[in-house]
Amino acid sequence: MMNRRQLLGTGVAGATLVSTKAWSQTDNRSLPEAALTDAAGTQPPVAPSSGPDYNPVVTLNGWTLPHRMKDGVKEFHLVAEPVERELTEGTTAYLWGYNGTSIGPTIEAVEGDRVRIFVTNRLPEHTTVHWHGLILPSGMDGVQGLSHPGIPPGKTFAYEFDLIKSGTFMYHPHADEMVQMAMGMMGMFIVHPKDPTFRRVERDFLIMLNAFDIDPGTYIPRIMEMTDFNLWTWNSRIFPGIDPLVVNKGDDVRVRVGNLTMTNHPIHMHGYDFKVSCTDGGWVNPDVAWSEVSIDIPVGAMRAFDFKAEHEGDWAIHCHKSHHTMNAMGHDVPTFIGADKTNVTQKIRRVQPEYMPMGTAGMADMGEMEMPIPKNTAPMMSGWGKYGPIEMGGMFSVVKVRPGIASDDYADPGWYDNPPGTQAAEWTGEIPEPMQVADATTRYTDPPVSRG
Ligand SMILES: [Cu+2]
Repeated sequence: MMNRRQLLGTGVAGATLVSTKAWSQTDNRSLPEAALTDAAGTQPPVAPSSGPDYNPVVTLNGWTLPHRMKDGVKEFHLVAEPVERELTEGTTAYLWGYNGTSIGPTIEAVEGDRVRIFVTNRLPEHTTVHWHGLILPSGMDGVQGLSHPGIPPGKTFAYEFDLIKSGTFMYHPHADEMVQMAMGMMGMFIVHPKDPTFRRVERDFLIMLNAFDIDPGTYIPRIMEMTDFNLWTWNSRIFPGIDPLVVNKGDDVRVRVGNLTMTNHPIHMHGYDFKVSCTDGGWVNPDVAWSEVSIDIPVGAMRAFDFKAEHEGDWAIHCHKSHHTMNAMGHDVPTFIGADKTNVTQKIRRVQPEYMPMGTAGMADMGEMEMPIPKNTAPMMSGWGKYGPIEMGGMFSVVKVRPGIASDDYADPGWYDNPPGTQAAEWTGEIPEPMQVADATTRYTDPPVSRG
């Protein structure tokens, strides 16, 4: 029998051996075709094609990676590569991602599945994939140098393991991690319960929190940034480029939020209270889940929350750090609220006649003005609703709850028509005098002090 060196000497046969060698953990291999897209719209959910039934997830402005069955193993093919990602209309970033997009496609499988995930590296440096939260063999954990050698540029590695628990997990490189994650390399990994009735919901949305530092007018993230990011993204999109969460009234809804930024994000949803149902550690027992209206997502963690969509309307969902619902800002803009800029405006207009003073009454004028800004830069506050500028950016979207939406319909139903008598409006009647409270010395007397 020839040894490897002898085979290599035979040319074609050697090449075959080398490519076979790389897949030595599995037999009779051919690489599954790598699916690819550069679309930034929300792709419809992918119903299960084999095995137990499950309700597929919907990745906002993202998609689910197709798989094939081979000898009872679910095979996926991730390709790590440079991508162009539209962050919102008119603003594009040059990032690194998987299969054409950042974030990468969502991997969906079922508890009890064995998965084989081929990872091809088309980056200019080595990479790995760490499967965040999954319980698996140490050698499959994807830590460069610790679990296995990095995947060199041009090579493909195979990861293979059993999915022993259901839940919400993430994937990202664990090689030159600061750079590769700052460039947008991350995705979500959903393992559905083997029992199709366990914690089942009708709408199941995925949001990955990520962040970039891209100078206005430029395309490539500054990778050395530690805290001062200027683009706060969901699935590598900024509002108004983030699709709404479209929900049929009465549905049981789950929102799963992963955080691979370098700060925490209190995600707040209007119109509802909800219960935390899952972390990346596992399911939360419903008997001990408590109600919240904001859920803090720690760094390197996932939280899912569930609610019953009983309240029709357009409900904001956003990070509650107000700077995270703004797009790229000049952080050195001073505060002018209350300042009288009349004199300085006259002086500046002598050299720049079109100069407009901003910010003396707050910053809301930023929301509706078409300010001259550099090319490829989203306005700081943006998005228009039915009643005017929404004055948001970054980590913001809308949960749109309507009756009669078909189970497979995620199309934007437009703006909500508030029923008559249920919307705040200008008061045109008599305005009563503000009531005086009693002064401190008499506040708690009984009977109340009457003020003449
Ligand atoms: Cu935030």
